[in-house]
Amino acid sequence: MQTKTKSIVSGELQARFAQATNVLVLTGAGVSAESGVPTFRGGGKTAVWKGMPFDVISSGAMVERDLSAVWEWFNYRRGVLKRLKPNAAHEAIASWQDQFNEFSLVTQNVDGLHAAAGSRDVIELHGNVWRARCISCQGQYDLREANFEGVPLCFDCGSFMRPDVVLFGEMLPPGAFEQAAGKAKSCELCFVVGTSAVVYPAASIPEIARAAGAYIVEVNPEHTPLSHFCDEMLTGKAAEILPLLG
Ligand code: BV8
Ligand code: ZN
Repeated sequence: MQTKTKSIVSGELQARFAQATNVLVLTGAGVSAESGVPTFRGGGKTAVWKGMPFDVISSGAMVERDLSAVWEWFNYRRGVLKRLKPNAAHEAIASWQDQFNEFSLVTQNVDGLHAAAGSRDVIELHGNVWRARCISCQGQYDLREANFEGVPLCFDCGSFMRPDVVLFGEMLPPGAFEQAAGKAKSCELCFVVGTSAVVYPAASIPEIARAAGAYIVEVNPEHTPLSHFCDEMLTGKAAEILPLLG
């Protein structure tokens, strides 16, 4: 007998999943929610830190105005993240990568939890909190073992470093969006998991996949601006739904 949750995955989706050769998954903050990572939006709320909406502190303008405040915000977030582990949604996605001839994982998340679950070649559209980048020579540094106070300086050129994360008003890493868009154009099945789908250009990935004829499946407890054009909406938590596939 099927459980109530199992029945939300349609027979059509199960068949497409079994036959697909080229699958793309786009994830957002919701995929990490059950690991304990707070989302930015959703449930009618917007994240706020020290009285500042997150899109003010996480902005290119704030890097110019107050880089040490930006570091404080990201140090706080790394402090939260270092105690957290991937959940069943990250694990399900990692297990899919060898199931299809072609598999692409595109994430807006900066938490590194997909890689921690074993996903390879993750296309990180918005960077990674575990890296710093020099604002002059663009050299990158791993922050996992780093210990510093204030604004860290580049070991090569001595300039200020910043979190290697794409903030509002900033360009994505060179080639990252183009690579993701190319994968979207060729996939047959596109999962859109745990994203409010309001931040561009990331939110255009499923639009590109749809325009190229892919079957679009959204996994989210809430509706989003993408919901109306999805072929299937799996309403619920990613860590409960994704393990039902495969
Ligand atoms: C750019 C990284 C070109 C750092 C982030 C109008 C005005 C001003 C700007 C714009 C505009 N229109 C477009 C723009 C551009 C702007 C943008 O899109 N703004 C929107 C919001 C209006 N985009 C940019 O600035 C981008 N760059 O366009 O460059 C350019 C540049 C300069 C000049 C000209 C052109 C760069 C965007 C990068 C933003 N970076 N953060 C950090 O982490 O601090 S944003 C932030 O949002 C997140 O990091 C994440 O990456 C991104 C998307 O969020 P989601 O992942 O979707 O998460 P969210 O919390 O929103 O939603 C969670 C979802 O999960 C909800 O739907 C919820 O229901 C669901 N959920 C909850 N629990 C679960 C669940 N789902 C499943 N299971 C669960 N258990
Ligand atoms: Zn440097």
